[in-house]
Amino acid sequence: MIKIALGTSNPHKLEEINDMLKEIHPDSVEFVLVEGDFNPEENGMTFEENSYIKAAEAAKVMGIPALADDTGLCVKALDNRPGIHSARYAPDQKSKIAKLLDEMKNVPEEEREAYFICTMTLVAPDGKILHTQTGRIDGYIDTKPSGEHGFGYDPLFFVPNLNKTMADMSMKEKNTLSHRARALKPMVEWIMKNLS
Ligand code: ITT
Repeated sequence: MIKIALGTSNPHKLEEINDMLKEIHPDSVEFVLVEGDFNPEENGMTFEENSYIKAAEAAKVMGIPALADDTGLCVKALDNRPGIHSARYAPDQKSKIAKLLDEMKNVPEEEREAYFICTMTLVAPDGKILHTQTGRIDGYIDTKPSGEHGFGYDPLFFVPNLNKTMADMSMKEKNTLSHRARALKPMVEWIMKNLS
């Protein structure tokens, strides 16, 4: 079993990643959270840079390889905002949803395309990048929030194939198609091939 630190302060990410791991490669990798406060300054200009900042900090603190993801919601009608500023778009998740709905209030149905992007970086304790993977899912910004599952912007992210928002999906369902799943699966393959 390979032990890898997870550079995140978001418990939902750990929960999703552990759930996906059970499906892909049970007993292959153990993800552990960084001990103590974890709040590195995400001052990068790209998803890659911010995921590196988080993973490098976790690897340094824990002294083992570390993985982090940086995720954003990119909305076509808003010139791909909030994008890398998705975490800072508004002070809390409720106001993020309200602000996004407000910014989108005059945008017609067919122009509400958006995508989630998730970039994962795996970093060695000396700060060297071992591997990166990106996953993406396309959908639409709904006109009202729906669903109790997931987290973040999930209640507004409508997935046309399944005819529901990401928060209407169970975690299992989200994990079959999400941006995070599409980055994690090849990342775990790489880890199994190169670190075990
Ligand atoms: P860490 O940086 O500590 O990992 P975070 O929640 O700030 O935690 P991100 O910077 O990657 O993580 O997230 C940017 C924003 O996007 C933030 O508001 C999240 O709640 C939201 N988000 C991340 N993953 C998401 C997902 O799978 N579904 C919906 N929203 C998500």
